[in-house]
Parts: sequence; C-alpha cells; structure tokens
Amino acid sequence: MKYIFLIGLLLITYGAAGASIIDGEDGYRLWLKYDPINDDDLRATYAKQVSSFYLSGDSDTMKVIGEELAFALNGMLSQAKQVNASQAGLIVAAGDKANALAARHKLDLKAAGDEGYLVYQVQHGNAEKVMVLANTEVGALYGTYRLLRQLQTRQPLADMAIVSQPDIQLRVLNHWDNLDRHVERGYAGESIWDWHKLPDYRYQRYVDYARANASIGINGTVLNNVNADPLILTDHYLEKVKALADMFRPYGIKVYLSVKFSSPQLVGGLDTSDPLDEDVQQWWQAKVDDIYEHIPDFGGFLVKANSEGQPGPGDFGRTHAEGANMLASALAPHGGTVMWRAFVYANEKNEERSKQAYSEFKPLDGKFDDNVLVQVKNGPIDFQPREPFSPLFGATPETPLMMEFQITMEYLGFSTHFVYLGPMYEEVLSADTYARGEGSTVAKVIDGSLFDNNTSGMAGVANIGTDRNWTGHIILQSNWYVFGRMAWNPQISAEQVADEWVRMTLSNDNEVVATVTEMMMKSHEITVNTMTPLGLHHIMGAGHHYGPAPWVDSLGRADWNSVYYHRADDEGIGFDRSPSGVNAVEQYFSPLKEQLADPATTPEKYLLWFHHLPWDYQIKSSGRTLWDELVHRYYKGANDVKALEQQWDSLKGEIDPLQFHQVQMAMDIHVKEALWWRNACVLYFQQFSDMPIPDGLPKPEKSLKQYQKMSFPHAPGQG
Ligand code: GCV
Repeated sequence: MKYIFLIGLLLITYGAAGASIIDGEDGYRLWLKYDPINDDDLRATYAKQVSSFYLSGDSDTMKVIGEELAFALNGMLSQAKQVNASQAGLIVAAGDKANALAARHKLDLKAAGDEGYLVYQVQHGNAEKVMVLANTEVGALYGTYRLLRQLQTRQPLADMAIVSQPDIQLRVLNHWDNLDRHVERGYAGESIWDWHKLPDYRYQRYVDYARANASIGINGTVLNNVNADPLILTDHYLEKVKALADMFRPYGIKVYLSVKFSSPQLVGGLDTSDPLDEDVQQWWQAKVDDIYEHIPDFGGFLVKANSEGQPGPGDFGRTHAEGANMLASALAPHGGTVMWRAFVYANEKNEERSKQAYSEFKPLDGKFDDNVLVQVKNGPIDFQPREPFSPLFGATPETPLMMEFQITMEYLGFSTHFVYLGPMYEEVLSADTYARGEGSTVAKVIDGSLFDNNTSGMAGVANIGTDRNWTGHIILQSNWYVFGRMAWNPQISAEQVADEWVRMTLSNDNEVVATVTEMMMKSHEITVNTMTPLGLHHIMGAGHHYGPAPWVDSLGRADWNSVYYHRADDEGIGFDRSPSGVNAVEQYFSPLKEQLADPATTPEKYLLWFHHLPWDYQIKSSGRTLWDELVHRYYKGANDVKALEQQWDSLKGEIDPLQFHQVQMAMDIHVKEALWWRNACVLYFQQFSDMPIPDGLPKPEKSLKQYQKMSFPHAPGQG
C-alpha cells in the first residue's frame, strides 16, 4: 500500500518526465534485511521468545553473533538485549557449555559435527527457551543465522527441532578478480577488493560480504582470478590478503589464493618452475611457510594449469598430479588444501574438447596427495546454459572431486537476464552417474559419500562486484544464495531455496512469494530455449560471449568457433558424440552410455549435444520435425520471456518500488535479447535446413547479415 501511494505521488508531481526519485530498497542488504515484522501478534510472540539472548562466550565469533542478533532483532522486533542465562529466552552456546545443555535436554550434539548446529525449543526449568547449540563457535554462528531465517520467513519457533551440519566440507566462492579490479566474466561493477587501499582501508562491504556468506554457510573465498597474477604472492599483496583474512576469520571464512604455476620464475627469480626441481620445491615451501606466519588459518591454493595458455607442470614434462602434489606437500604441514582445476583442453591433443578432461585426469586417479581436490566444472565444456554432467564425476574413486559451478552468468545473459540457477544446479547434482549402480548421483560423488573420500568441496564462480546491489540484478542475488545453500546441503530443493530467498529479499506475502518462486523455477529452462535449445551449445559471441553468433568460424582454434559445436550443414545439425562420431558417450557408465548413444533414448534436452540429426528427424515428444522443433523452441523461449515480464509487471505495488523498477528495466532488455537470439539463430540455421519458418510465426525483423554485423567493442567482463 505504502509503495502504491509513493509511486502515485511521484507520478502526480513529475508527470511523464521519465526519470524520477524512487525511494526504495537498493538491494545492498541482500537477504539480511531484517525489516520490522508488521504483524503485532507474531512480533510479540517472537519478542517474548528470543529478544533477550545469552551468549556462552566473548570470542570474536561470539561477538559477531551478538552483533548480528542485536541488529536483526532490533530490526524485526524493535527490541534485543544480551542478558545472563537465567533471564534469556534465547541461549546461544558452543563447546562445553553447549555440551552440558545438550546433555541436560537429551539432545545429540554429536549430530552437529564440527560446523553444524542444533536449534531447539526446550522446556528449561519452568521456562521455554530457544537454544542454538554447537560444538564450535562457527557452528553457533550458522545456527544463529538459521534461527533468524525462521523469523525472516515468519515461521514459528515453538517446537523447533533442527539438526543440521554441512554435507560438503569446503564451500568456496571463486572470485575471478584481477588485481586492477577488473572482474573476468563479472557484470556487476568492479572487484569488491580495493587492493590499492588495503590493508588499511577496510570497507563495511567486506564485513557485509562475510555476513552474507556466513549466513548461507560459505566457509572459504578464493580472492583472485584463476588466470592468476603472480604478484599476489609478493609481500606487498600478502599484507593485504592478511587484512581480509583477519576480517573474515570471525565469520568462519578462510581465504585461499589462485596461484600461477610459474611463480618461482616470475616472482621468485628462479630459472625453472619444474615441480620436481628441489629449488622450486623449496621456494614454494618458504612461500607457504611465510603465508602461514601471517595467516595461520590460510586455506590453500587454487590452480589453473596448462589450460588456456596458463603455465603448468606439463611445460616441464610433468603430470598434473606431480604439479599438484608439489604444492600439496608445501601446504600439508599447515593443513592447507590444493584445489587443482580439471578445466584443460588443448588443440595439440587431437581429441575432441569435451573428452579431454576425462582423458587427462582419469589415469591420474589415486596419484594425488590427500590434501588435493580436483575441481571439475559441472559440464564437460564450459558453463553452457545447459550441459550434461562431466563424465569425470564418478570416474575417480580415489580422488575427491570438487564441483565448480558458475554463479556469474557468462553464457546466460550477463546481469540483465532473469535466470535463477537453482534448477540447473539441482539438475546436475541429482543426475545419476551410475558409477556404483543406480543412485550414484553427482551429489554423492562430490559430498564424498559414494567413494568414502576424506574431503569434499563445492566452488562457485562469484557474480558479485561493486554494484550497489552486489550482483547487478536483484534476482541474481538468489544465485549466490542458492549456491551456498546447496553447498551446505546438495539434496535441498531449488524450489524450497527460492521460496525462502524471496521471503527474505522481496516479500513475505504468500501470493508474491508464489508468483516470484514460480517465475524463478521456470526461468532457467526458458533461457535455455531462447539461446541453446535441444542441447546446442557454445554459439554465443566470440570472446565476450554476449549475444548469438552461431556463424563464428574464423578463430585460431577449431574449438573456439561456434560452427565446431553446432555442425549445421545441409544434412542436419548437432555434434555426433555417439559411437558413430567422436564417442564421448564412452566416458559415461552403463546404462547411461548406451542411452546417450542412441538418439531415441537420449533426453531431448541433450539431443544435439550427442547427435547430428537430419532436419526432418522426428522429435518424440511433439511429433515435429527437428527443424520445426528448433524454431518452435526459439519462439517459445522468446514468448515465455515476454510472459515473465508480464508476470513481473503484475507485481507492481506489491513489492518495493526500486526493486520492482530495477528488475523491470532488466526484463525489457531480456525480452529484446530473447528476440534477438531467436531471430539470429533461426535465420542462420535456416540457411542449412532450407525449410520455412512455420506458418503463423512472425518473421525476423532484420536480415541475417544485419545480425551478423552487430558488434560490441566494450562488452563487460572480457578475459
Ligand atoms: C577464467 C572460460 C572463460 C574464461 C575463464 C575460463 C576458466 O573459458 O571464458 O574467462 O577464465 O573459462 O574457467 O578458466
């Protein structure tokens, strides 16, 4: 109501002037808004239950718990007070105190593990109390955020009986941030790390970053780009890294660094970086010892090696395992980890790109040290709008694999498309690898349960920058959120996460929640249809990856060109990765490999990923020819984006005006770009199919040549 009034007033005052002042939520507060609870009864009930709280200690982490509780409860309930245990409605306790309370109330604190928590309402003496109990203080912090979420989503506290601990140990953001603050594949401003002003100038944003991450259980951050600048290992920068590590420590967040494999030569003055060279080993050991002297809980290194021009052990005739283990033995005495990326592909290999990571890493299974995780992108190519899962998942029982998801939308419309990635993450995590028979899901591979691995991890390439709303688009905050929630619990449903995120970020009104959640849940599928339906992939603009460009055919390497991937010709379209083609399906387990070998049993969403099919191939689900189905999907995609826009428009007055307006502007762009994708792709592929656009569908506005001429010289985020 308030919002309708405000907008009305502004329109009366300024008429149709176009721009006007909009007083609203700019998105900075993310999902930690803690706005007042307007329902008086509910507010009073919560206040009685938890507005007075007790903390079992005064460590740095307990202090941040106290600060968060005071801030949140004052915000939502207009009251908050830290008191002694007997007066408190809410008890937050860790360690011995928590164990004593758990024993008294017959609660199993072991089930909380090292990082988890119990949140219970119990009868304590003659009072009811809410208790957040954990073995560690960081567990108590996570439990506190869990309790606050109960209030933020307006759920009852009575009878709360929650036991939770993370299924995955390392839950890490990867920032592809350069030291000059350019963010590779970043679409939300500059890097939030102001390296020049660090270590002395410490933005509030750093604290809020830590709070946001801790609230969803993220416990690590790789500060710099995997295309690493070796200067990060110099004293000048390590001092700055230490400042961030000190700020993040109370929130349970460790810092990690991406390192360049040739650092011994580039900043160490050595004449080789051969991992078997003793001087090189000593250089790394001394460097690592030095880092730990300043940052005792330093997390470790992330490495992109022998990939897209980055140096690596291959330059010295050594394997990835030899390279990774050299770093791992320097880190091991300090408890550090190596996250070694499997994103490798090279022209010289003379093997189809989607097969190369498996071919390179499968033979190395069992050869990595215990503190190495191999970090694998979700799909075998590169964060396409949709890919089948990488066949490496399940293929390395002796080597823990870490999932790498992209949160930033390099191939999915940057920061103007309305795309919730939860369903995509869920699709990958719930996919069955069949590595140990049915039910061997990707989630079970990466949480370590399938092969009983000792370590586990999930990484997400961050989508945040200095934009006031962090992610350039409010809805895209949900992708940071869902990444954290799924890293904690890879079994959680994308829909449940969307629901809670909407409640905390946009509105608790059930109708608004239902509308936005429904929009979010279908948004990924819609975007796949607008860009790369039926398993098409990598047909976007060269370099910047913006917009459609299926015609790209002149780049230096075959596998950088769109035509390499879609293979459209007079006969048909699609990449034959079946046994009659490059036989990428052989890398999957049975019965998947047989299923994917045959177009009749390949899920339609992956059809053109695995098969080159004639234009008149009949699509099972619709009875259409392949050409008609392709056109149908492009048109449907564009229409569905338009319908999404209308659904958003229906929320006017129901949510904050600034949030509403920002998403509305982005939706306009999304609608235009969906039409652009549709028109450019349909016209381009029509040259090969030589078949008409089915009757009744509007013809593209421009000619193919006009679409091909479009250029975007300063598109953001380029590498
Ligand atoms: C950080 C893709 C991206 C690159 C990125 C690379 C990687 O190729 O386009 O920007 O580099 O993946 O994941 O290493």
